Order: sequence, then structure tokens, then C-alpha cells
Amino acid sequence: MMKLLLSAALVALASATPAKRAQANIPVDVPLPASFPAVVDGATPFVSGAASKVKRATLIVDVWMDSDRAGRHEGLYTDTNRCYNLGNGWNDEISSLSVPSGYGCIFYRNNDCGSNDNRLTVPGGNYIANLQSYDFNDKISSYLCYN
Ligand SMILES: [Ca+2]
Repeated sequence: MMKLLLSAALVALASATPAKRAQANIPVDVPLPASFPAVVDGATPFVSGAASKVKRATLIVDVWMDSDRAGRHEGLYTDTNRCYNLGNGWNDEISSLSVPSGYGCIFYRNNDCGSNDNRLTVPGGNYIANLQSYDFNDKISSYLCYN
């Protein structure tokens, strides 16, 4: 009898919870870098670094499973000054990406945008056709954008 009640309760709970779409980027509450790199559109991507914190804005970071904008694609809606861990099958899978003009993004090898993590900083207006060029192919786990 108890077991029956429990399963009835679980069924009720399951139906009360709307099906959630798999989330590609999951915001995490972690300390942010003390400073961010200057935003310079078209500047060359570089592997480490960090200069100017402004108010939060939203941008879209485009990511692809394969190099040269091939394979699965998703536009990640991203608030600036917020760390995101990758979800929805994107962890350690991104092979090409683009960052819109006016923003910069830092990509990390591990979750939670750790300040000591190996990272690739991509200034705005950059499209990286193959992350292998920076030894970051299939290695990104979290990222953080700024403006
Ligand atoms: Ca890939």
C-alpha cells in the first residue's frame, strides 16, 4: 500500500514538472576575474590574460561541434560577466566558434571558469575555424564573456 502511494506521488510529481529543454549553457555562481581584457574587435586570440568591468549585457556565442562551422550548431545566449558551464552535449565538444563584435570571451578547459585554469581569450569579432590551432579542440568546459 505504501509503495503504491509512493509511485502515485511520483507520477503526480513528474506530470507537474514541465519537460525541460536541455540547457547548453548553465550559469554558475563563481567568483569573477578581478579584471578583463580590453575589447578590441578583430584582435588576435590569445591563450591567457585577463582589463574593464561594465554593466551586464547579453550576446550570442555561436558554437559548432566540428571545425569550419560544421556539425551541430547552437547560439548560446550569454550574459556578460557570468560564468557558464557547458551542457546539452557541448562539454569537451566545441571545435569552432565565433564571438560577436563588442565583446570578448574567455574559454576554460574545466568547469567554473577557474582563475588558474588554462584558458583561451577570444576578442570580439573573431571566428575560430578550428580550435585545434590553440590546442583547445574538444576541450572547452566553461566560458565567461565581458564587454
Ligand atoms: Ca568537436
